[in-house]
Amino acid sequence: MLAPDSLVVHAGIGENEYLAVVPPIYQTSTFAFDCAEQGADLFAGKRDGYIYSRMGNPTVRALEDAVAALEGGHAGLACGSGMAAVHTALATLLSAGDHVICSESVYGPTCTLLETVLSRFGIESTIVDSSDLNAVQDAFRPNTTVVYIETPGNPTLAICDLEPLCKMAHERGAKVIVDNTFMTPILQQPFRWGADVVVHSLTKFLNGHADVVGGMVVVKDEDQYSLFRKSLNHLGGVLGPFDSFLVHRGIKTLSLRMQRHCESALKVATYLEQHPSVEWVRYPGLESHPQHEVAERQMAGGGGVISFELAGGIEAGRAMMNAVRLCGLAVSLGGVESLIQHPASMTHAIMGAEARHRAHITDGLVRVSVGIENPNDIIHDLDQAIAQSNSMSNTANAGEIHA
Ligand code: LCS
Repeated sequence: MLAPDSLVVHAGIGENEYLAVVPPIYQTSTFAFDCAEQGADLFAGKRDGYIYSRMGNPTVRALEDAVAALEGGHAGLACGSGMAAVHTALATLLSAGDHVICSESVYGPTCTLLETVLSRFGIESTIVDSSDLNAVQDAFRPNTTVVYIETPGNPTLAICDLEPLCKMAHERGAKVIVDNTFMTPILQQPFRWGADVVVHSLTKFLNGHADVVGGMVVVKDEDQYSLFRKSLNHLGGVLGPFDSFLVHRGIKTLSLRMQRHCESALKVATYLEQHPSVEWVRYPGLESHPQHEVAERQMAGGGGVISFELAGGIEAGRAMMNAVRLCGLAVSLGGVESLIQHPASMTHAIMGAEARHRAHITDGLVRVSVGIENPNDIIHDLDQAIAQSNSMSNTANAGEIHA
């Protein structure tokens, strides 16, 4: 069994005809049959092989094998986006009349998928603070079949203690889906703590280069795989061969990148925590994080994402975001470049003010995805941006006094 930093280099790299070190890209929609009988056998599942790229493709399969191996799972199913992976996981496990418990701090569209799309198909959901296991326990109903957890949650970085959570769900006959996007298997392996299904937005750290939108579902056994594969074949939201190739290439440096993201994010979070203009900072690697102890046990690092709020709230945050030079003002996260964004008006705007309030996503919360640039340059950029925000608010205050 290879160590994770070796596995990222070698996982999913099978053999090929010319012994190419990098597997070829099978940029094809369909595969010819030797004869009609062989085609019929492939469709009947009597022999292995490729038929049509929505149902499977060798380049996509290589990526699926790589992510499944890294997660310690049985098999992966590559999807056209992280949301396609979330949808595939939920639509495969749920039926009309079922109830889902979902973490309150999740990527905004995940929450709205449950509350505005799946609700139309007779699926009920309860949104809870999954860092509070008593709250999760109280949310169970006789028809609860799925518990959906994002940990650390986007964007509050609330952490759920997965082992007791999974035990609680299994005792009640429910399955646990964990969105492992923020951690990647390098920092957290949900199957180790009892999760049943892992989902990812490949768009983020796994690809790491901000040039692909993709997702992945990882399952634990062959029965689940066959169920999910049939479901994805019908739902149809698969990833293409070229995007799969790019993500697979990105994964080779995943271990190095995650190490750097964690080291730099801790430095940036520590800088922010001591800054007099910063009201609060949330980062799993800081001792001040409310679930720091769970993070130490369950995660091999704090990850690359930090949330914080300036003392001047939303106005100060906006002024700061408009003043950054190195950090990009953009949504998404997990790429090599640092990005900054405002969840209440951007990634989590779709949830509405009430749901954001429930999830502790304050209007002044600013989220930074710490890239792999020199951490001093990132800190310097945030420092000058906060200084500009302060000087703008001083000018405004002075204006008020003289007015
Ligand atoms: N899960 C998590 C934890 C995410 O952060 C996202 C996207 C998704 C799933 C969906 O993945 P996608 O379909 O975009 O590949 N998060 C985003 C964010 O925070 N900013 O922009 C996208």
